[in-house]
Amino acid sequence: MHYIAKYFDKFAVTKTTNCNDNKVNVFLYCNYYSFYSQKVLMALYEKGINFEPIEVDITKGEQYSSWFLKINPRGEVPVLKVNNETIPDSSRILDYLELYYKPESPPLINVTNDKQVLKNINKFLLKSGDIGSSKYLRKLAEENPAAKGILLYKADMQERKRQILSNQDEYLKILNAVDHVLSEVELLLQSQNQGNWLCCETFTIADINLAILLQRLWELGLENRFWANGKRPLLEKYYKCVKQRNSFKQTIPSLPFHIKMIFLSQPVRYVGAAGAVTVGVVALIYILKKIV
Ligand SMILES: N[C@@H](CCC(=O)N[C@@H](CS)C(=O)NCC(=O)O)C(=O)O
Repeated sequence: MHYIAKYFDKFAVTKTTNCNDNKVNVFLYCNYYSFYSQKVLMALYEKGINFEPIEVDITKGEQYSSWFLKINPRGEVPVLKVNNETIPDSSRILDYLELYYKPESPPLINVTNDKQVLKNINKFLLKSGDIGSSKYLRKLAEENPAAKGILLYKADMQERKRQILSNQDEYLKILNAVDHVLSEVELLLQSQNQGNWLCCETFTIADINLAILLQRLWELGLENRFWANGKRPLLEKYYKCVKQRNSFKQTIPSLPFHIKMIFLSQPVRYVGAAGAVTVGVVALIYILKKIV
């Protein structure tokens, strides 16, 4: 039995096939900048599922507030809520959406019977990590006896990740590993027919993972290292195509959204000052347009 099927059987998760689409009964606790949330958001858009995102501000530690720890004791987004069922972890959510929630919606994993294509899709379910403050997690562990074990475990993990990322050799090893994966991706793209996506003619979960990874690398300014200027021409073309996809545009925050988030993440007194400046700039543009 598929491992996720075992998980859902254990928690008696029911298959949802005929729910009323006008009434939203699917909620995603997420953060628009989180790698894992983005994967799930893009899958929901690809599948055309009607859902409501509930943003958890992980930059302000909202994932460790008691209301959220009750939903996910690991203090992580994304978490999917369907009716009264709560599903944490992006991989579990993606499997749930594929196998249990409206199985008639466009598949992202089970797109074919071709074993090689399925093998490639699974191979490119790329994973990534994140870092945070282990000191803060240890403090929270003391304040939240119910979640102490998991918070202490996360603090250890964060320390190990920080050690790796602050060591130049270790950091280079990670970049080399990404290089290796992207070389395999370039080879796979070479073997595809014109107009195909990464593994076949259908846009799959492997494409979602790759799209989100490429976007993250681009945001880090690493496109020159990995694909631009003829380094990996097929990957470069692929990234241009995937950015045109509606689900990608809906998932990745736009420039106005970035500006709004920067504005909202400032302390109140700065927001007041920034507001005044913004109003001033808008007024100035308006005046200049009138004059010119
Ligand atoms: N294995 C989890 C990882 C989720 C995860 O690490 N989420 C990050 C955001 S990308 C998070 O919530 N970090 C907050 C924290 O750990 O404090 C998944 O695949 O969903």
